[in-house]
Amino acid sequence: MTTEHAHGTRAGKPEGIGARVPRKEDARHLHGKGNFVADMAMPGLCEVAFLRSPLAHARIVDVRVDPGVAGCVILRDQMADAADIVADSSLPTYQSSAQPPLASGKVRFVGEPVAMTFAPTRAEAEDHAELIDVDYEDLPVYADVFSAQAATDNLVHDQWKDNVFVTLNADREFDAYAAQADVIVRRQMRLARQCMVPMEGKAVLAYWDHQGDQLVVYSATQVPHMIRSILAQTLGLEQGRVRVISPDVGGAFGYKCVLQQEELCVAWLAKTYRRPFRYIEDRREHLTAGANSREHHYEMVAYADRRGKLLALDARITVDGGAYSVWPFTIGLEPGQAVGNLPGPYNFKGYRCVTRAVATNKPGFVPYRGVARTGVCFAIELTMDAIAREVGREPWEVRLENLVQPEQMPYVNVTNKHLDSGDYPASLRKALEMIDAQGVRARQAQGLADGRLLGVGVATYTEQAAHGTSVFATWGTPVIPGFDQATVRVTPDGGLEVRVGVHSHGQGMETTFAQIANEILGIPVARIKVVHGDTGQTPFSTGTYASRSLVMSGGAVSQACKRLLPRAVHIAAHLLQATPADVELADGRFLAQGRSVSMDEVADAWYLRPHLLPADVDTSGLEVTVGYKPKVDTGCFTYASQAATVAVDPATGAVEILDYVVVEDCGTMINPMVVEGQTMGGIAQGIGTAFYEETPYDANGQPLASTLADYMLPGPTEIPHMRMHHFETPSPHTEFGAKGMGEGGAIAPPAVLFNAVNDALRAVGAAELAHTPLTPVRVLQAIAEGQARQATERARAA
Ligand code: MCN
Ligand code: SMO
Repeated sequence: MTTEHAHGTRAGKPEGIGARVPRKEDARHLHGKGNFVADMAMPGLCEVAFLRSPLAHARIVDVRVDPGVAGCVILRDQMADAADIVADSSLPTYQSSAQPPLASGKVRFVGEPVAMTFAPTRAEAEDHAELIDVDYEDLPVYADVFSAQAATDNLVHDQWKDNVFVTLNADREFDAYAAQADVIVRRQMRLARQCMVPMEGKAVLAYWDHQGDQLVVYSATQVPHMIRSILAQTLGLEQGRVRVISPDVGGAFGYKCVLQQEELCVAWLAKTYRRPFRYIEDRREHLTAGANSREHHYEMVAYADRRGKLLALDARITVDGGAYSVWPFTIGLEPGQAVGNLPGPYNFKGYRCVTRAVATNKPGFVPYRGVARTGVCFAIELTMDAIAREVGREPWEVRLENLVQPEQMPYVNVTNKHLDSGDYPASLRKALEMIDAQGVRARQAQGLADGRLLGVGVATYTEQAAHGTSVFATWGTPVIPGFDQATVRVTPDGGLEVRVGVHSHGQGMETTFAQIANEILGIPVARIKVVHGDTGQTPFSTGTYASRSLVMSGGAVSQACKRLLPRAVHIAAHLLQATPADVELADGRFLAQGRSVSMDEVADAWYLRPHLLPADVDTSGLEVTVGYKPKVDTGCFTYASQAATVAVDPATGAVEILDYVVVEDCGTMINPMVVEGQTMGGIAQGIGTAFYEETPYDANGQPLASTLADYMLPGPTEIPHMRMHHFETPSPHTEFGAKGMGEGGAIAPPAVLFNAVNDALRAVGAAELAHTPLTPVRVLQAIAEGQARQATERARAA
C-alpha cells in the first residue's frame, strides 16, 4: 500500500495526534499471547453445545430426551426465570418479535437453538445433543423476502398481521421535482445475504463469583456494558450482580454488538448451577446460523435533467430482516439507516422512499460494518452510472455536478442529515487523477493485448459516524447512546491508566487513545495503559459500534486529560515554587523558572509524599472521570471516493482488479497508519461482498453454504495493492476535529467494482450487473443476455 497526505498535516509531537505510532496491542497477538475466551482454563468448566433446528419453519410437537443425559440437557421450559429477547423499536407500524433463548413452540430458522447440553468436553456435549429427539410439524417456509411480504397466514410470528417488521415512508417534495425531469432511469439492485466471518466466532464463558456474589460473564462482545444491562434484565438480577468482561476479541464487525441467544443461555447456566460454563461457536454454526447481513433489495427510479443532474429519487428498499429483531439495535436500524443515507453525498431535493424490513425464516439481521450504507452506496452509485449512460456523459462528470459542493458546507440534505464539512468533488477529482481515468479511456479504445476488457469504476460516499442521542432517538431503539465516560488516573509512579467503556477488537484503540492522552499530558505512550471492555473496571459506554469510539470515548479521554492537567500543574507549581500560570508542559516535564519536575515527581507527591503538596491542593487528586458527547450529536460525516480499474475476461467471466485507490477524509487523524489499516480491512470485506460472499437459501429455507469451501472469502491473492490519499478537514463538532471512520472501507467496494465491471462490459453490449456477488457465472450470463437482446433488436430491425 502506498499513501499520500494532503491538507493540514500536524507538526505534532512524536507520539501525539497524527503520529504513526506502532500498535501497542500487536506484540501479544504476534506472539500468540492474546487472551481469548477459548484460551481460558477454569477448574470444573463445562462446555456447552446447542441442538439446532434442522428446519426453517416448523412447530415443535414433541421433545424426548434420553434419560441417561437428562441431567445435562436444558429446554426452554426449564428456563422459566429467563425472559425472551425482545427488541422493540418505537417506530410507528413496528411489530414486536420475541426471541426465546431456546426455541419454544416453534422454530423460525435453520440453526435456531432448540436445546442446550453441557459436559466436560464439547465433543461429549455434542454427543448428548444426539440423544434428544424432536418431532417437528412443517410450516410453510418464507425463504424469499417478497413472498414473505405477501403472505397472509402461517406468519413467521403467529400474532402478527403480516410478515412486515416495519415500514418507513419518506416523501420530500417528490412530485414537484420529479415533474421537472427530462430523463427517467429505472434500475433494480440486490445484495446477497452474507455472514461476517470474524476469525473468532461467538464465544462466552460464565461463572458465579461467590466472593463478589455476582455472575461474571466473559464474552467476545463489542458492548460489555449493554450486555451487562440486558443480561441482568433478562435473568432477573440486579445490575450490580453482573459483571461482563470482553477480553481479546478476534474481530467483531457488528456480529458482536447485539445480545446473542447463546450468551443468555450460558449466563443462565452459570447463574443456575453456580459453576463455570463455556460456549464457542464453530465455523459451521457461524456459516449456517449466522447468515444475517447485507440482504437488501432496491427498486430505484431516478429523475434527472438532460445533463444528468438528479432532481428527484424514488426508491423502494426491501430488507430481508430474518426471523428476529436483535437487541438493542432492532431491525428498525437497517431501514432507518437505509432511508436516511440513500441520498449519500448528493445534493437533490425531491425524494420518496418506502423501506420495509420483512420477517423471513432466516437468522435475524445484525448490523455489519457499514450498516445499510454498503447497500445504499451500491444502489445510488449504480444509479449514478445509469444516469450517466442515459445522458451520454462520463459517470464522474455527472457525479461532480451532483455532489454537495464545498461552499455549501455545512449542508443539511434532503433527509435532514447534517453534512458537517469537507470537499466531496475534490476527493473524486483526486481519485480520478490517481486512477488515471482518462488514460483508462485511451487504453480501452486500444483494447488489451490479451483480449480482456478494461473498465474503470468510481464511487463517492459519506460515512455517518459517531451519531448520538438525537439520531438513535428517531430510530426508536431500546437503548439510546448518550455520554461516553472515560477515567484517567495517574499511577503513583507517573504512568497513566485510561479507562473506557468501549471495546477495542482490532481497531487499535489501546494505542490511539494513549496518543490522545500523550498529546495532552505528555506521558509516553509506553507508560499509558488503556483499560477497556470490563464493566467492573471501566466507566459506562454503550460500546463500540457505528464508528463512534474515537469521537465519543476518545473525546471523553481528551476531556478527562484536559481536566486532570491543571491539577498536576498546580502540584508541579508548588514543587517548583512557581505559580501555576508560569508552568509550562514540554516533553513530558513541567517547567518554570529554568527548573523542571516530571509527572513521576508530581504523582509521587500526591500519593506518597503528601507533606510536599500545596495546602489548597485539589483533593480529587490525579484521577478524573468525565462524560462526553460532541456539541452536535447528529454524527460527523467522513467521506471518501474509491476508484478501481478492472480487467474482465469475456471468455471465462473472471475479473482482475488492476488498481484500487482511495481518497478519504476522516478529519484529523489520530494515527494515519491505523486509519489506513482500518480502511484496507474494510475494503477487503467490501471485495468479499462484491465478488465472493453469499449464503444462498433453497426454497425450504436451507442455507446452502455451510463450509468455507462453499462460502467464498477473499484471501490475500484477491486483495489488490491499494493506494491511499488523505484529506484532513477537521469536523467542527468533535475533539481535535476527528471523525469516525472504522466502517468506511467496507461501504464502497461493491459499488466501485460493479461500476468498473459494467464499464468494461459495455464494449460487448452486456446487460448491467446489479446482484452481489459478481461471480464469473453472472458475468457470462450478462454477456449472453446482452447478446440475445442485440440479436432480437437486429431481427426486429431487419
Ligand atoms: N482513528 C484515527 N483517526 C480518526 C478516526 C479513527 O486514528 N480520525 C482510529 C481510532 O482511534 C481507532 C480506529 O481508527 O483506533 C477506529 O476508530 P472509529 O472510527 O472510532 O471506530 P470504532 O473504534 O468505533 O470501531 C468500530 C468500527 C465498526 S462499527 C466496525 S463494524 C468495525 C471497525 O470499527 N469492526 C472491526 N473496524 C474493525 N476493525 C477490526 N480489526 N475488527 C473489527 O471487528
Ligand atoms: S457494524 Mo459496526 O459494529 O457498527
